Order: sequence, then C-alpha cells, then structure tokens
Amino acid sequence: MKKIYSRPKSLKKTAFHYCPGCGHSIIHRIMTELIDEMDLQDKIIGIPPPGCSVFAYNYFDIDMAESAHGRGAAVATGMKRAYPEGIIFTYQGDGDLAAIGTAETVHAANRGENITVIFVNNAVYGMTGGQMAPTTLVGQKTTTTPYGRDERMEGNALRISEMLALVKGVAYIERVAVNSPTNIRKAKKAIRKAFQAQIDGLGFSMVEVLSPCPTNWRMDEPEAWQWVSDVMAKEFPLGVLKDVTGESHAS
Ligand SMILES: Cc1ncc(C[n+]2csc(CCOP(=O)(O)OP(=O)(O)O)c2C)c(N)n1
Ligand code: SF4
Repeated sequence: MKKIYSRPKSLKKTAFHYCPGCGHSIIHRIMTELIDEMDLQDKIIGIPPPGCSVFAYNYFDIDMAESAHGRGAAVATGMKRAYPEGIIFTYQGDGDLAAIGTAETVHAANRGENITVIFVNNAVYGMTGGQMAPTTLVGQKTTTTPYGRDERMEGNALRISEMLALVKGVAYIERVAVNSPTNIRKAKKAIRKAFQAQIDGLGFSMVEVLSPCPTNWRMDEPEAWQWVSDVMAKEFPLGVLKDVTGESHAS
C-alpha cells in the first residue's frame, strides 16, 4: 500500500493545544513539511509571539526564540544580522503584528531586512478572548465590539499586506488562506517562495495567511472555513501583492 501521510521530521510528536478547526495547526503542518523539503531544519530559526501560537516551540523541531509582543521583526533583524547564514522567520498573529508590532514590522520591511514573516490573520485577538484586532472587519462582532465593529468609532480593517507592498525593501508579499485543500496547497507554495526569497538574499518577504478561529468567531469548523472565503477574503483578497523575485532572478 502506498503511504500518503507521514509526520514531517521537523514536527514534534506533541499533540497541538489548538482548538479544532484552528488554522494555526494547518500552518504549522505545511511549514514543517517545507522545512523538511527545503532541508532547512538545522539552519532555520523561528520567532513565535504571545498569542495562541505562543507554544509553537513545542511543535516545531527547530531552534526557536520567543519574542515580546509585537517585537518579532526587531528580534529577527538582530538574529539575521548576527547569523546571516541562518533562515529566520517570525510567526505572528494580527494582534501581534498589526497592532502592538506595527512599527517594528513597517521599519524592518523598509530596511529590507532579509527575513520572512508569517502573518496569521484571524481577524481577532484569539488567545486573550476574541477582542477586536486591527484586522477585524467592519460589522464583525467581537467581545469588545458586541454590536459589530463601527467604522466611525473603530476605523476600518487594516490591510497590512497592501500597505507593506508599497515599501521599497519588500521583495515578496502574498495573501493566502488555509480553508480548503486547494488554498492550503497555494499557502504552502507561497511560504516556499518567501523562504526562497530569503535564501536568495532578496529582502523582506511576508505571507499573510487568512486563518479560521472557530472558537472566537462562534462558528463550527465548516462555517468558519466558509466565512473565510465568503466574507474575509472579500475584504482581504487573496493573491500576490508584491513580487520582485522574478525580476531579481532575471537581472
Ligand atoms: C505587552 C503585552 N501586551 C498585551 C499582551 C496580551 N496579549 C497576549 S496575546 C495578545 C493578542 C493575541 O492576538 P493575535 O496576535 O491576533 O494572535 P492569536 O491569539 O489570534 O493567534 C495580547 C493582547 C501581552 N502578552 N504583552
Ligand atoms: S482561540 Fe482561535 S486562534 Fe486560538 S487556538 Fe482557538 S481557534 Fe485557534
């Protein structure tokens, strides 16, 4: 019989603490597959955040260094400069990256730091109980916007990828989702491309992943997966926002 599934070498034999249907576990799975396929286990270092993925170091069998809230891009900058042959990635939620960590992220991108950012957008603060995040959609109910996000009071959903695509030091940005087998395959391809941009020394690369949070969205798993396509991806369209990797290869 043909074996169609095996645990990636760089994924530890530890049960995930994530809720059923959570996107974090899918993203961990595809990232560890890539780490194996690209033979990076001995030279990749991950920087997880405060947030639901705070224990990512329990799952990735690679070196990891926890950052303070929002400081991933700053920690990654120091690490990459001290250890340029390493492949350095941050793994950050939308509360972490798009609220408290906006400045670090924008300036690291602007400096063209040769690091990779995995930006997990689930439109809420997951770990702390489902409060509004900068990426919460207008009208979306959260524990701090019980009547729905009000544009006049709380502003609009912040499109970080579109913003960063305008920044010169950025080599590659793509927005993907992990809510269907097809989208999961595309997400894996995008993360491969982001790691490759760093290996090729092209500058800042980021993959934004639209990721279901059934618990705080108060949905079951199929509803949450559907909501990503029907609602979230309308505000945050999937696709490549910036890609200079081809240009650089050609030159
Ligand atoms: C300096 C500081 N402020 C606030 C917190 C509390 N805190 C922990 S995680 C978090 C937000 C997590 O949301 P997100 O980054 O979207 O990740 P998710 O849990 O949804 O994966 C907050 C506000 C903290 N740990 N440190
Ligand atoms: S609260 Fe949301 S983001 Fe956190 S583990 Fe559960 S489903 Fe995932």
